[in-house]
Amino acid sequence: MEECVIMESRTLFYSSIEMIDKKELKELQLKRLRETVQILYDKNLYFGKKLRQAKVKPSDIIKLDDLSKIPFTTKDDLRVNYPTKLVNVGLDQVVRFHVSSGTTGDPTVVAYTESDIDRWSELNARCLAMMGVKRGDIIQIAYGYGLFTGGLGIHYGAERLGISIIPSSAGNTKRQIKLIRDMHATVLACTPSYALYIAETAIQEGLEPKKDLNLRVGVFGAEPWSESVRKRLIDQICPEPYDIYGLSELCGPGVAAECHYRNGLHVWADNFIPEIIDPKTGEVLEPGEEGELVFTTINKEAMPLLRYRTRDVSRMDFDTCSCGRTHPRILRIRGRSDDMMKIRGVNVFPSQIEYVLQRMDELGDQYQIVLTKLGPLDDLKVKVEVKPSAVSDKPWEMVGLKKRVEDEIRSVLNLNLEVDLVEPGSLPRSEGKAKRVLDLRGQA
Ligand code: DLL
Repeated sequence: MEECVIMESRTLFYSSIEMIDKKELKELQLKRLRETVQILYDKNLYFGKKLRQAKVKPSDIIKLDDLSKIPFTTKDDLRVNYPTKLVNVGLDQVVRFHVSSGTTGDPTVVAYTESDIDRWSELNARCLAMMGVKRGDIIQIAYGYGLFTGGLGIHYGAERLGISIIPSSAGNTKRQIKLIRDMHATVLACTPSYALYIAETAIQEGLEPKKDLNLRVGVFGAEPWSESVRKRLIDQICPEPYDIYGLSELCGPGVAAECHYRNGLHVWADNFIPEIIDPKTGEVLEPGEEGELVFTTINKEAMPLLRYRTRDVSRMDFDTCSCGRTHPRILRIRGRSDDMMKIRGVNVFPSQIEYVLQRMDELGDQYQIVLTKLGPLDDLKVKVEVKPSAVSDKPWEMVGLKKRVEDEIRSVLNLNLEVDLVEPGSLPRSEGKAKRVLDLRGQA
C-alpha cells in the first residue's frame, strides 16, 4: 500500500455544489441522467439505435442503478463515427473540436458547445481552488496547447479563478525555467514526468530548483504517477504536488482532482457518474473493488457519452472526505488495463515498478520497461538511471546496487526481474506524457 504525504495548504471551495448533500447529489444525477438518455434516444442516430437494440427506453431509467441497463460506449464507437457523427447538436453550435493523438489507433474527435466550454472552465476552476490556488497566484501552464486538451483546459480554469497565467505550453525546458524565475510563478501545471525533467535541467544549470524556482503548487496529471514520485517532486521542485485526472472524451483535465487530504481524487459527480466494472464481464463492482473506470456524462451538450469505458484501472471511495466535499473519490489511477503486463503469471502495471524504483535514493528519475518475448511468454527487463551521486567506479558497488533493486522489486511485487543500471542522462526524457514501456515483443 502506498503511504501518502500530508500537505500544508488549506483547501478552498470554488462553488457550494462541492459540498452538496449526498441525497441531493443523487437526485440531481438521476434527473440529469434521465435528460441525457432522453436526448440521445430522440436525437442521436447512433446512440438511439444502440439503446433500442438493447431494449432500453428512457422511461426505464427510474433509479440510478438502472444505469447498468445501458450499453457501454468504447473508443471504437468514437472511431466508427469519425469525425463528427456523434455530435448531438447542429455543427453551427460547436465552438471547439479537440482531437486525440491516435497513438493507440485512428484519431478521435470531441466537440464542445459554448456552454460545454463554460462548464469545463468551472470544473477546472474547482480543481485548482481545491489545490489551494487562488487570486494572486501565477500559474505556468506547461501542458501542450492545441489539439491536446491539457493546456487549454487548465487555462480556462485558471482564467475563471482570476489568476495570472503564463501559457508557456510544453517544451523548451530552459525557457520554462527562465520564465518561472523571471515571472515568479507560484504554480506549475504539467505532467509529473516533465516536472522532474524541469527540475533536472535546472540542477544542470547550477540552480537549486526548490529554492530558485520557488514554486508552491504542482498541478500534475495526464499520466499515472506513484506516491514515490510525489516524494521526489516534493524534494526536487515544489512542496505541494496534486494529482489531476481527465480524458478528452469527457472534456479533458478537470474530471477529478485531489484536495489537500490527498486520499483519492474527487470526481465532479454533478457532471459525471463514475462506475467501476469488471473489465472482463462488464459487471458493476462494489465500492472499494478494483476495476475499470466507466463514466457517463450528464451535463454535456455537444457530445454526451453513456457509460464510456476509459480502460483506466482504479477503485471508488464514497465516504465523505475530511475536506467536506461530498463528491466521491477515485483512487489514484494504477494505469490503463491495456498497459497491464502478465509476467510469469503475475499481473503488473508500470506504475507498480515505478513505485519501487522511485523509492530508492540511489536511482534517478528515469526508467524504462522493456517488454520482450521469452518463448511464448512475455518477459520484461527494467532499465533505470543511477543518480550521478551514486555512480561508482568500483564495479562491485554497482553490482551490489543492481542486486538491491532486484531484491526490492521481488519483495514488493513478488517477481524476479532483471534490472539494468544505466548512466545518468542516457534514457529518453519527455515534455508531455512519458513513454515508459518499450515493447519489443514483435521484434526478433
Ligand atoms: O490527458 C487530459 C488531462 C490533461 C488530464 C492534463 C490531466 C491533466 P487524454 O490525452 O485524452 O487526456 O488522455 C486521457 O490519460 O484515460 C488516463 O489513461 C491518462 N490520465 C490522465 N490523467 C491521469 C492521471 C488527458 N492523473 C488518459 N493519472 C486517461 C493517471 C491519467 N492517468
